[in-house]
Amino acid sequence: MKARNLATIATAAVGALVLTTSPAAALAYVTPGQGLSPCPSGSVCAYLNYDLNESGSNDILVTDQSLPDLHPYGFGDVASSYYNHTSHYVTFYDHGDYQGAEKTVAPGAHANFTGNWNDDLSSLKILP
Ligand SMILES: [Ca+2]
Repeated sequence: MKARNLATIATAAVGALVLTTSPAAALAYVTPGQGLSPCPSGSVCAYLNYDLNESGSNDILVTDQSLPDLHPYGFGDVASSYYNHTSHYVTFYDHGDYQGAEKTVAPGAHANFTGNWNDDLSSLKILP
């Protein structure tokens, strides 16, 4: 085989590798549950009700990526508690597109959205 053809094949192989590995796999979904366990390591979770759905299994939004709009997941302006199960700080926003009031929480934090924050979360950003 000629060297030129080998180079073409190598270039094509590199191109295919890039296609299969980029963009990075992202994951966001809604699952029923309650407590810490439905929120896997590396994810931020928003719970429909207070105390991580302590009153009974209900919807949890699970994401390992920043989300500029929670409404498409049925989770706009409804979250009442959260669990940041990432190793990063996370900023919550009361409007879409990372706008409006902000609340930044530490890695591992879990708590209720109290006061004006209850049923207000609309976007969230996982910080670098
Ligand atoms: Ca909102």
